[in-house]
Amino acid sequence: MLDLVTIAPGATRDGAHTSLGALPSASNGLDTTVLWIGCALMFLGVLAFGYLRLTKATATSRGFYDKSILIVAAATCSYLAMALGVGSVHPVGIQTSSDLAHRILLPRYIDWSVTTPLLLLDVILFSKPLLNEGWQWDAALVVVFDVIMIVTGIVSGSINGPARWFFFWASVGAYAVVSAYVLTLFLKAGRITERLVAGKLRTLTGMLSVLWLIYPFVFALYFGSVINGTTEDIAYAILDVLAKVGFGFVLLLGPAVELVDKTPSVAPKADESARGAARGGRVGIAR
Ligand code: RET
Repeated sequence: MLDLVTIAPGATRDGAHTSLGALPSASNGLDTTVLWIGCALMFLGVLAFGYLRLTKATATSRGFYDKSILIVAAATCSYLAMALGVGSVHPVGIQTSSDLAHRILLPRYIDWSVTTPLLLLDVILFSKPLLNEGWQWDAALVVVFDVIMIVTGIVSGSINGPARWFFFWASVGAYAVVSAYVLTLFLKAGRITERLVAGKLRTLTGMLSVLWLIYPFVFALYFGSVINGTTEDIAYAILDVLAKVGFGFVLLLGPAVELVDKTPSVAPKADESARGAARGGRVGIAR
């Protein structure tokens, strides 16, 4: 096995560093440009959502604006760090020279570990009229699975060899749980009596289901050496902007976000849902 420290700086086409930011970035120009564009778009998101918060937020809808701002602010920092070449590392266990071709950009995954739970909380709280007793437990579990998805993804990208694909499938398993929960909300959105809230919940959960599904494919194509690091960066940048800035606009524009709290619940009453649970039914999302 090669000693990582003996690998010459800039020896790889993707500019991975052997320690966090210790070596000058050797990324190609397009790579860095894409990351700077991502950073600028996320920052525009901060300004846009900040403006909407100042002009539109009410006491009950403020949380949605705050989360959207936090999400794009975290992404601005992560894209800035990546554009500056910070936190780009080689997977461990390099055995062949082709293993050197890959790198993992840690700021990206740190960003996802904070922002994907916030995005999930957005859809969960937006679906409040559907939720019955016990929803907090479900929400916590979904967030735990989401964090497991990202952490196993980091491990997968950080090791060469067959263990990579073990962790990849573990991550996909955790993703499947998250996705199943979001799809349930998508399918039940039509029950919500306020048309605007129902329609927006369907768009948000639909968007989330489709966009999030593409991430594992990009990951597998990159680590399977089908696409290079620049293509990977471009794909993630497009997805990230749609999943954060696009999603935020869909959520915050229009009156729906102010209506969620006033929309009557369609979940069974506490005693009904307890009887349902006793019969083996679920609590959490209205049956
Ligand atoms: C990884 C590793 C491989 C397996 C799976 C993954 C899923 C990633 C997802 C990321 C979503 C990111 C978002 C970012 C925000 O804008 C980690 C690539 C399943 C679903 C929405």
